[in-house]
Amino acid sequence: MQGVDPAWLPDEVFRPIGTRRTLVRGSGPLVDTVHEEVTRACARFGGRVERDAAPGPYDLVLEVTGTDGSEAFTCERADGRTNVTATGPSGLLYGLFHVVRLGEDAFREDLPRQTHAPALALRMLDHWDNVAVHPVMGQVERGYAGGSLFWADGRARGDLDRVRAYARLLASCGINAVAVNNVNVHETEARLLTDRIGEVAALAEVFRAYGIRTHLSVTFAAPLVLGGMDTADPLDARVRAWWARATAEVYAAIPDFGGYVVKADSEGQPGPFAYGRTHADGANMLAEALRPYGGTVHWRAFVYDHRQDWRDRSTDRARAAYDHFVPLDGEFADNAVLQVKHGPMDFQVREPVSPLIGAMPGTRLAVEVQATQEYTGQQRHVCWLGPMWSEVLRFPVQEGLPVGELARGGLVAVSNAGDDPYWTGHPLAQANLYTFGRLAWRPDADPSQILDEWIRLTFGTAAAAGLRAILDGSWRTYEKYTAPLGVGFMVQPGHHYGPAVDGYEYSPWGTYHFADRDGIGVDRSAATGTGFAAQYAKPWAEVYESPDTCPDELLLFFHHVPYGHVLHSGRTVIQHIYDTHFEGVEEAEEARRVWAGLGDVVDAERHARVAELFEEQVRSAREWRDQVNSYFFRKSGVPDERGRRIC
Ligand code: GCW
Repeated sequence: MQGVDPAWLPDEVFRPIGTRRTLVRGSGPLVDTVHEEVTRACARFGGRVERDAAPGPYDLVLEVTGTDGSEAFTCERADGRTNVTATGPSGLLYGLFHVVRLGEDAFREDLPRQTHAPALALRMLDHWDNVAVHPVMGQVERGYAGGSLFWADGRARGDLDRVRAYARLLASCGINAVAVNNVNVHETEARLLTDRIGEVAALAEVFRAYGIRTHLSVTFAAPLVLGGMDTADPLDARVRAWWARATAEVYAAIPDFGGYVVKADSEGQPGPFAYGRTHADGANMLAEALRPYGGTVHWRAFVYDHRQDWRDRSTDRARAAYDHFVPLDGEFADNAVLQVKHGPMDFQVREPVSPLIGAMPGTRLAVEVQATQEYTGQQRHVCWLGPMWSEVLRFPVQEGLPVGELARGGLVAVSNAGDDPYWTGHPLAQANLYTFGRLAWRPDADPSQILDEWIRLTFGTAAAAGLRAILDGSWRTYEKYTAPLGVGFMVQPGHHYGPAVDGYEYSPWGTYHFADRDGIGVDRSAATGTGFAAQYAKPWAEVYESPDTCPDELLLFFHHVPYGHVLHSGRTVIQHIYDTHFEGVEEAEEARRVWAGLGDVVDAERHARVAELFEEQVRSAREWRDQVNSYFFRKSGVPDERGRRIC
């Protein structure tokens, strides 16, 4: 598409296929998509493609043998050609993109026979897109990539070419589900469920061609706000009948509709509490409506008191999801998925894994991460989240089982894409979208290999070393110059960009650091604190309980310690704060310098865009450094051991 960045699918990556002879065998819309992809590549590079012809002298045979829902494919080399076979059409699509990723290697005689299948059946992006521009949150809540890809001027975009290009990008990294509107469902968006379902159906049609099912965020109060009823009580037969009818109409419009996403009793959204019902009652009502059609309800576990008294030290937001949901284990329908944020707070740069994950063996659970960089630089800073997500997914939170295995309901990311020409605002933030898809396919994959893959596809080889240097450590760099040792927040209230150490300290949101002249951190131990640490299974409950065993990077999440407390690293907390903030800025400056040196190997426009963003990143990193260091110097009165300038 003209004017749109091809991201990790530039024409060039199709050359190895486009110069060869390919046979595509099988029928159905996804096979058509595969055929179109190869046809386009051949038109550009001079190769040939046949559809369903008899076996002949082909270099590549892409064949689907059945119509099942399997997403697996096998790739092998035999008799001088490469064969990709799948029993289901989506498997063939993923097989094609596998060959694209391999490039020339796909045609080597020593290509090993391999079968690939996704570890997680649901690999989903949630868009926090509003249909009507919201007076505070804009078109895309926490969006840093321009407007919405789906909605503009109060309705679905008429021209869906861009959505088609997006669907293609998503499929190529393995994503198979999308929720097209914000979980905060405002008045206009509520109607997507009923009289405006046609707009959702138009999007679903585009996504379908790339094996992606469409989901919708709905408001729990729909029977009130759309149905004119006087209650939304999930146990009321009339309410249930309303949802059954509404859902039947959704499926009439979108036969392969994925299901509903619900944020209930969370940050002001309506929910079952108003009727004295439980979250299982609420979720099961929707599950029942969706069941006849094979749909799923994604019920979010982000339920906490956002109007707490900051002077009340016994209330701990980190505890909330576990306290609310664990007692309901076993009560959720099997087509209800509890969608849990990966950490107990809210997408901070460093959090422990949520203790809820693995604590509900009788409940299907999906894990939610945030690709949109609300708290990680808002796509003005380079912050590749691959290592963070990988740490989360590999973390053995429950009886040695990693999060990636416990997330039986799937992996979900809040999307970072918008109508920005580079899709993600910061061109390098595309790496997060790509990495998410690949990790959802294989949660135990090595993120640095995924990064290399993204760099090679997107930029070729000339810029690879520089890009790797810039991206690989960028999450840790960001962590260094922002909130220290897992304590979180310290951001400007509302928009969450830039430093404000006490920005949320005297607020009702439950996000505090409790710094005083003697020390800092939140005591979440069972012995003397909020007891949050005891929500973990063994060994983590013990590990987190004591500052002696708690990992440094999470110390202030779990403990309130004096500034002179000595970390496992050998440094005091206060010296750690000073050192990391100086280091973080130096690393950001170094990344800027490396990028400047890539001017000859990256196209001029992209180079200029990133160079400009690096100016902002370095400015902002210095601001963080200076405010955080000064704040703690003034609180503690402890000078920097190395005598650097702190005011
Ligand atoms: O992180 C917070 C965001 C809200 C968001 C909420 C949520 C969609 O600041 O903007 O609302 O999380 O996850 O529901």
